[in-house]
Amino acid sequence: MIPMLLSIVSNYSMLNHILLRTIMTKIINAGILVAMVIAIIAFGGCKDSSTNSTGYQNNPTPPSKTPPPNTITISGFAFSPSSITIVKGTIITFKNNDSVIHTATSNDGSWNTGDIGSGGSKTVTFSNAGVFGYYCARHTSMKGTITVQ
Ligand SMILES: [Cu+2]
Repeated sequence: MIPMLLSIVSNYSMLNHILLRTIMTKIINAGILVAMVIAIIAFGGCKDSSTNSTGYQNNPTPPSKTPPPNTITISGFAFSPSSITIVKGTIITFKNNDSVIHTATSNDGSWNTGDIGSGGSKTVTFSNAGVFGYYCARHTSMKGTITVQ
């Protein structure tokens, strides 16, 4: 009777042990799953950040908010930049941010945007090399230089 009881207790203990191990395994597996989810959120969720695991940049530079160098902005009765160097074939956009009409007129008369209204823009293609001084035909104190290489 006693050995049988011991056997039952032993079996119960063993069963309990297996049950405990199963529960522990499940808890550990759940823990691994949680860790993986955290890892995915932490690392996978920010793939757009500046560097990846190899150290190379994914997105080298954010989009620039300043105008590209082939745009000349007219603002406050001034051309900006007032002096610019470009290569042959560049299309320059003159953008008028003032509330009055302006022009960009070449000193030698070789090109002229004509009137550019407030908020408007005109383009000029520079096909020939040279240094072109220009001014605003409506406000002759407004001056600029375009160097075409
Ligand atoms: Cu003007």
